[in-house]
Amino acid sequence: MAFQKFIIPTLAFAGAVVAQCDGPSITIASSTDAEQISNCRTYDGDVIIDESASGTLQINGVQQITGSLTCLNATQLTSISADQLGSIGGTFDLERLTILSGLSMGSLQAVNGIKFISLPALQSLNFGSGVRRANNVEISDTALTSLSGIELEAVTTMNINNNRYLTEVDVNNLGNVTRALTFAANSAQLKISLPNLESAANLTFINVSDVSMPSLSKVGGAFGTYFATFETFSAPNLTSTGSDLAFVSCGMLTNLSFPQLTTIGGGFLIANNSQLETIDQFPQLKTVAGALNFAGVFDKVTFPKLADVRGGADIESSTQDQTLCDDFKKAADSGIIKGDTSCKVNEANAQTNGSTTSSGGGSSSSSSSAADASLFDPSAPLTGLSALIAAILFI
Ligand SMILES: *[C@@H]1O[C@H](CO)[C@@H](O)[C@H](O)[C@H]1NC(C)=O
Ligand SMILES: *[C@@H]1O[C@H](CO)[C@@H](O)[C@H](O)[C@H]1NC(C)=O
Ligand SMILES: *[C@@H]1O[C@H](CO)[C@@H](O)[C@H](O)[C@H]1NC(C)=O
Ligand SMILES: *[C@@H]1O[C@H](CO)[C@@H](O)[C@H](O)[C@H]1NC(C)=O
Ligand SMILES: *[C@@H]1O[C@H](CO)[C@@H](O)[C@H](O)[C@H]1NC(C)=O
Ligand SMILES: *[C@@H]1O[C@H](CO)[C@@H](O)[C@H](O)[C@H]1NC(C)=O
Ligand SMILES: *[C@@H]1O[C@H](CO)[C@@H](O)[C@H](O)[C@H]1NC(C)=O
Ligand SMILES: CC(=O)N[C@H]1CO[C@H](CO)[C@@H](O)[C@@H]1O
Repeated sequence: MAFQKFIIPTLAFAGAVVAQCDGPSITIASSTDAEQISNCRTYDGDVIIDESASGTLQINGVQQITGSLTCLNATQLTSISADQLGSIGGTFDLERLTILSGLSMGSLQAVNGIKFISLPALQSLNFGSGVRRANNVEISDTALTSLSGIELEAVTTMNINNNRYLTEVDVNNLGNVTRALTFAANSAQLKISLPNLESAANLTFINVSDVSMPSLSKVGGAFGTYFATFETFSAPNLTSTGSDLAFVSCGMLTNLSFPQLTTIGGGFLIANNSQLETIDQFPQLKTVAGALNFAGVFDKVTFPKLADVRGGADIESSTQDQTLCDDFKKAADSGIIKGDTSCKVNEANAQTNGSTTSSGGGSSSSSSSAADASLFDPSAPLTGLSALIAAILFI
């Protein structure tokens, strides 16, 4: 794929390699150990930093590692630097490095994977001009305050979770996410800016305070936002999603705007947004391939172009305005909504009956009451997202 295209030209250096630069692997515990490979432009194999490494460790000289660079459980290691290293063909894997506070990779541009897990003292990345290309990025339980240094143009999966100090993410060049982008349980103040993101497969945002994606035009999979604290969310350029669209438990949300959205390729879930009184800024929405599931305090719902809902509709609102249900019944009678349609107003607890209620246990039980089943049927198209939240929040 694209990543290989990028890495092949550098592989040409492999011809200059001498015997000690061939793997399959080398284990090092100190800067002195690392000198064994300092004459290798390319080390053809894995470089493993032993868990006994302590203090600072420098890997000088090497420009490319064809395998992975791994360091697990080195609880006495304070810093790692490899300032000539430009690419890592495998995974840059750092896990459980309790006091690691310095990570200096002044030339690093391409890695196949980044896996940084449990680096509680790491507050910033010193990555020179930054990593441009990576297939998979997972950053979890670090003290990073921003992702400065992760300057990706494209990525397959990116999962950023449980980084309690992460308040700012601005990946300016990111244009394409080919499988999934997930942010969950970072700082509640996290603001995400992806100004050039045009195309994404799955997008999941949990516990965020702002998300800006002005260029986003296509989501190939599901798009879900949970426990966000923004008042306004707008996807000004988004025309379609391939699967579900969900906004759940966004307690301050008052204004939800999708001016260009024509197609939702799965279910459409809006639940437990305790201040969302209107759902009326979907002026182009024509097709919903799954079901409509709305629960909340809303009293004004309009979809002026909606012509085809292939699933049913389960609507529950605390409003006293009975005309809300008249509109949904009309849409069902006229064949716009194909599946079973249930609409209830005057439901005092309507907004708390979000899908998160039933996904807490992580299992899709079929023993729920009839009322629950009609709203959040475990076999409805929303199961995938519910399961994803369960996985992120509760496991
Ligand atoms: C590192 O520590 C974790 C948790 O203590 C343990 O499960 C894992 O086996 C250790 N890994 C290595 C390579 O020692
Ligand atoms: C995103 O990447 C996929 C897979 O590589 C490709 O098919 C698609 O055209 C790309 N989209 C954009 C907008 O670059
Ligand atoms: C979205 O995620 C689901 C579940 O992980 C996966 O099956 C699906 O292929 C992804 N969608 C795309 C367009 O990659
Ligand atoms: C995410 O939001 C949920 C619901 O408000 C909350 O229980 C959880 O503590 C939040 N997580 C973080 C890391 O803020
Ligand atoms: C929105 O989409 C249109 C058409 O694809 C494109 O010309 C325009 O530049 C996009 N706007 C932004 C802010 O990306
Ligand atoms: C409803 O949303 C609020 C935040 O607005 C959250 O605290 C609460 O846990 C949510 N309830 C459910 C059942 O998800
Ligand atoms: C809602 O947000 C959209 C997009 O940001 C904006 O154009 C619109 O004026 C807002 N509406 C209200 C009532 O604030
Ligand atoms: C209409 C409906 O099913 N409302 C329920 C929402 O959830 C609360 C608490 O779980 C129930 O008490 C309501 O009956």
